Amino acid sequence: MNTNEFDTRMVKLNESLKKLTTQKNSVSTCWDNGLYERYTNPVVTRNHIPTEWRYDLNFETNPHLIERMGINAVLNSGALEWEGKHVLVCRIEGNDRKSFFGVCESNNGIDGFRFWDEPCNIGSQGETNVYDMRLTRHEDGWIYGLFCAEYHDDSKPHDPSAATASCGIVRTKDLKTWERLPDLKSNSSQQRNVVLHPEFSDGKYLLYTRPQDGFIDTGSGGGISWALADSMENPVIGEEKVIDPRIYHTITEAKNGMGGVPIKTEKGWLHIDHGVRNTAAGLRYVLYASLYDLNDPTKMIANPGGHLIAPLGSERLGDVSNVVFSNGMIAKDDGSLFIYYASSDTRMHVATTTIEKMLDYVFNTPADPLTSNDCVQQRLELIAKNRDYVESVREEIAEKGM
Ligand code: M1P
Repeated sequence: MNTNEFDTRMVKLNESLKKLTTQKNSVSTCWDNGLYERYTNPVVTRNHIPTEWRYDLNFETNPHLIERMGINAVLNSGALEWEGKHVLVCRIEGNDRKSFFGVCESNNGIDGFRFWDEPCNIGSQGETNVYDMRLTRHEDGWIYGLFCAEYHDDSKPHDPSAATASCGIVRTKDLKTWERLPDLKSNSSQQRNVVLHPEFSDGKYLLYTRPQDGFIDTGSGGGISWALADSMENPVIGEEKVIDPRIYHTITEAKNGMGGVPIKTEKGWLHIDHGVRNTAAGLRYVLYASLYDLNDPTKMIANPGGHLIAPLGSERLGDVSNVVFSNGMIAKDDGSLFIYYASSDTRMHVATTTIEKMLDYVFNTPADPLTSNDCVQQRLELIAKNRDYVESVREEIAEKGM
């Protein structure tokens, strides 16, 4: 490649990135459930990563303009409204399988996401990998980022896949300078999907945890739990109490995990968490909603049956297929809600709705009655109710010609 060809290729690379970051997104016409909109394009992909994070741009040292440090995927992202913008702290996975975090922002939250100049430099506690940051704007004045920090399990020196997961913690005031705090100390051997509640509970930090013994097995019972810590500088929790257990033959049978930081609404704390079940094709991850008491955020008060978002169409394919995973949402002052989710551990999407619709959904969708017979009774009830209603307005419908 001569310098002219090099320059032409460089222009082409920059143009494709510009095209991607200026491309308009639109509501998908392939989806309509009255509750939330899906969008035609993912909001962030590996192709959104700036050229200078991937290429050596110097002709002398990279005469073929080869991608030196490729990016495999952009997935599970924390979310925050920041200075009027939608900001995602993305899990960016390099071709080397290690993840790191990078901040991108958009004006409207559905398109135009652009990465800030450099990835987040969060320091290390000696872990091998980090991923899935949840961002909590805490009432103590800090923004905390809680993420999974994964270490090799040195008690099994001959097993290169033996890992222990713990909860890593950083805090910041500007999303640029990150102070690394000690990992959370808990009695569980594995800890993923830990989320910090934004308000104090009796003067303590309330953490949602997911104690686990192995990658899938959550031990006897298990599920999303909670515990208190006196401080985040020396984060130690004692007993973890289950608030959302995994249940046989439901969407949470194999495991569940907390999603983004719960959203405070006038009727309760809104959660969008993930549930996992096993299938012949492997694990299937879906998202489900629930509501917790405003005065006691550890008490579930509404739990509509089934999933809220399941992988659909091309979302079903990727590095880890049949997965949707969310660890960030943004609720705006106008009542709109942006649910950011990754599909198949590969790229980021958004679903939009409103708090009003979500409250209607959580309160008026029947809970899972746990058996086929009870499910069909639920549906028969709905059909009978509709039949009665249609009968009662038959004349009106005829007049309208419906
Ligand atoms: O591959 C699906 C997800 O698996 C893990 O989530 P969980 O611990 O709840 O099973 C995480 O590795 C997550 O990043 C990943 O998306």
